[in-house]
Amino acid sequence: MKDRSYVSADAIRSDFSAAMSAMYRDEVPAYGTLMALVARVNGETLAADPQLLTRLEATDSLERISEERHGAIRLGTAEELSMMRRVFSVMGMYPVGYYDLSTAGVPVHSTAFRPVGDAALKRNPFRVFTSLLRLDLIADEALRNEAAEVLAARRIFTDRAVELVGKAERDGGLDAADAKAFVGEVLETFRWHDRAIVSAGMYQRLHDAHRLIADVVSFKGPHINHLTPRTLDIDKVQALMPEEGIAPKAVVEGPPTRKCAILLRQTSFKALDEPVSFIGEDGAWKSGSHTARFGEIEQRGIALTPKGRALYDKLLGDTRAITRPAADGSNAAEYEAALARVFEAFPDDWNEIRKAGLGYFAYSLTEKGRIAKAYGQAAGWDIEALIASGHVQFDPIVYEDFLPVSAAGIFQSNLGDDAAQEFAASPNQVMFERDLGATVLDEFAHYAGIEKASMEECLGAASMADAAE
Ligand code: OOG
Ligand code: NI
Repeated sequence: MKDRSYVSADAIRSDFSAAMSAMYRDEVPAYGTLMALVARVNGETLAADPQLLTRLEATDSLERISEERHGAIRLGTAEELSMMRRVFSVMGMYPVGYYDLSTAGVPVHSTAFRPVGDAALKRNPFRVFTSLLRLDLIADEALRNEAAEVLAARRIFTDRAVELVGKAERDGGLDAADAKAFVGEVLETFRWHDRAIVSAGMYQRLHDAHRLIADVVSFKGPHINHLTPRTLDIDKVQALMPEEGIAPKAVVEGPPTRKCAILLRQTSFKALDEPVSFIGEDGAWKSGSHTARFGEIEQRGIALTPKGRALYDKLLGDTRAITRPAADGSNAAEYEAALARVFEAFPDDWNEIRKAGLGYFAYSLTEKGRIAKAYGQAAGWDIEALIASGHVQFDPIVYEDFLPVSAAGIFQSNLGDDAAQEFAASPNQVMFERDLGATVLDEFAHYAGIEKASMEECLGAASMADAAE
């Protein structure tokens, strides 16, 4: 039985995300500037749109509106990944989705550790996009072996963190003192280390193979490489970044600006060149620099069904066949225009999206529906009839996951603007799940389940009313 003195996983996750945010603002001052800009724009957006304010008041906790929604790390080995799964599990974060980024020229595959379920997401939605380096995609065998050797020797978790994870697993939770210690110990894994664990020569060779490999292999641990607050107006923040002295990436990733927001739109400021030092041959430290850390913002819309996602993927592909966004931003306007034009084929009305089976919706009883239920009257069994008669309403279910093409765009723009490298597409979810030590949750099945449950609740209410007649 669960001891009542244990701190909830949701509370541990909240403390952890707050601690991470404070650490990252401290480590990367430009990120603090971005946070302040996001808070300002969110405030202005809410002031200008009382309807949005009312809607958010009903569904979100307003004081947390500008807080982080996600962060990202890159791991080097299967052992690191499976231990990370156990760490996140203590915070109520579970692997959802499999993302193969090899197709987009990035030698990793990934999942997102996130809270699952409405109550947990509302309490604190923080998630971590977690990538595992794929050394199997590195052609140079000698370099591959050397990198594997460096990775095998490092320890990214403190002994105490490992101990506390074991304790949480054994006892089914952590008490207040242990939870506090856990957050502090786990934070260490995500900390920036400006002293590399390789020589400048080795760094260069790793870097030449792929910049991402240098980022993963050369350091003591998987430093958090970005955090991402939620914005209510991504286009505005993107436009205002330069005024604040931060350089945005060329274009916003994902769908264009629309009335009915779909999936996920994200953008970031470009990764900073930061001073680091490498192990010198003579034992002295040799100074150099490394580019990896940045700040990102996101705006989420409705979760799409496989049919809706296929349409999204097709339209994105069609756009990119017309024009690909250049890293230097020179054709950004052209790309945005093409994106908007091509996406006219995607319905921009909630009921049309719903009727076409493109998105997932949560159904609920209206005031009229609740009264009808109380008096034992109902329109019948059919959800469409109940909607038409005004007994049932529907709201879009928010997409809580990620998009591989967008993720690749974020990776690329923050690994430097040089031409992307080609890798043969080789999704390997079986290998990923073996390394993870668990299967990942299928996000489509998850959203479908939420939709189905909401529908059944409405229909159940209706049938109960029928029975009472
Ligand atoms: C992860 C990039 C993916 C997102 O928001 O799509 C990501 C990384 O750069 O490690 O965070
Ligand atoms: Ni991100």
